[in-house]
Amino acid sequence: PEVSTPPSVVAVSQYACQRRTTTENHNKTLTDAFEVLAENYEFNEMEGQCLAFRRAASVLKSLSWQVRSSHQVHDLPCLGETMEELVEEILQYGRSFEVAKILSDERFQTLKGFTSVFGVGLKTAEKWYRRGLRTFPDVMAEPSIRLNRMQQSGFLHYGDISRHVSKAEALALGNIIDEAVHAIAPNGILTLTGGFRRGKEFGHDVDFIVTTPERGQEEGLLTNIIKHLKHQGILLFCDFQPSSFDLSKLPSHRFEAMDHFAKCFLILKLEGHQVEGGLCRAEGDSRDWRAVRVDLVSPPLDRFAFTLLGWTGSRQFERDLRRFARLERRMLLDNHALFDKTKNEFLAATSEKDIFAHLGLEYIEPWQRNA
Ligand code: DCP
Ligand code: MG
Repeated sequence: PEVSTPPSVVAVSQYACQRRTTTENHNKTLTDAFEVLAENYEFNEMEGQCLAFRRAASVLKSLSWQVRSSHQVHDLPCLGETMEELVEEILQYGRSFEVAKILSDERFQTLKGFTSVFGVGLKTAEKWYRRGLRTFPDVMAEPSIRLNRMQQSGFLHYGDISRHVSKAEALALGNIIDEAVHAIAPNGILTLTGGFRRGKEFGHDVDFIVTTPERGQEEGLLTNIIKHLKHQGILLFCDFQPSSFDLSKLPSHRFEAMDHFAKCFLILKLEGHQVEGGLCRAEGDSRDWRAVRVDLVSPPLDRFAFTLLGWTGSRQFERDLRRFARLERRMLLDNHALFDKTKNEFLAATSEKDIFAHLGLEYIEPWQRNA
């Protein structure tokens, strides 16, 4: 097809929270390549470069059109000259030499493999790599390695939890947890969040928020849900983190800092008959169940909107919401609260719309936050 005049790009903001990004990505070849480079910078602890490539990929994901010539990215925010050349190379040859080199690099492959295990972060993966370990059997056979409980479960259920979770499976888990919530607290509230709330068809886990109108009861609710699941015999792993929430604290500057609400990281046993259309399983796997990763977070009800906005993601959308608040509005936002530094006060919110309004942003629907 002929290369038509470049679509208008004047409206593209440098902030993901001022763009509408659906799950439909018209530039997947480009964004996949950018994300490999970003991940490789992450593995090499070059945070600035990593973020630059993540931002550029995010801008490309927001486009409602396919990039067909590198000139078309010239006026886009977050894409400099090097990135324009990279786009040019990929459009011309169908691949990037540098990306291909990274994908076949032993260190990259090993770190990618190790960090794909539940409970194994970059620091641990690097330690194992430096010791000369390259494969899972290498790790298992190394007598000096003491795996923690999370890592043990991560390896034990690796096949199941590295397989994607379908929307039908997420809905089935929603039913199971909803039943647990209401067996304990009749007026308890369960909300699906994370990637599935953004309309994704598949995820790596299922994220839920549970809360109750009774003040101060949310932590007890979570521990009781865990007991309930254990009693049902479907709790394969549980890491419960009690609340360390301090109402008076200012929102955190650090994005990667976890929020302070009570939460738990679970592995649950999901049975085939509970899922419409059946389970996602490996070919030849004849079990009628699979293990699935589930996260539950339990904020007090008056912080629900902040938690919902914070856990709906995407990560890039969240990063840019906070950056926008700080740089454009002199406000601090995190999963707990919004603080106005000019007025020196906290701004309350009962819905996500309230928070967007406080920030002077047009409301972006969850399915438009796939930045
Ligand atoms: N989140 C957060 N702080 C963390 C971890 C996550 O605020 N330390 C938020 C941002 C994420 C959301 O929670 O978008 C859910 O995290 P996931 O890692 O589950 O990401 P997604 O649900 O978006 O994608 P996936 O399909 O991989 O589960
Ligand atoms: Mg998720």
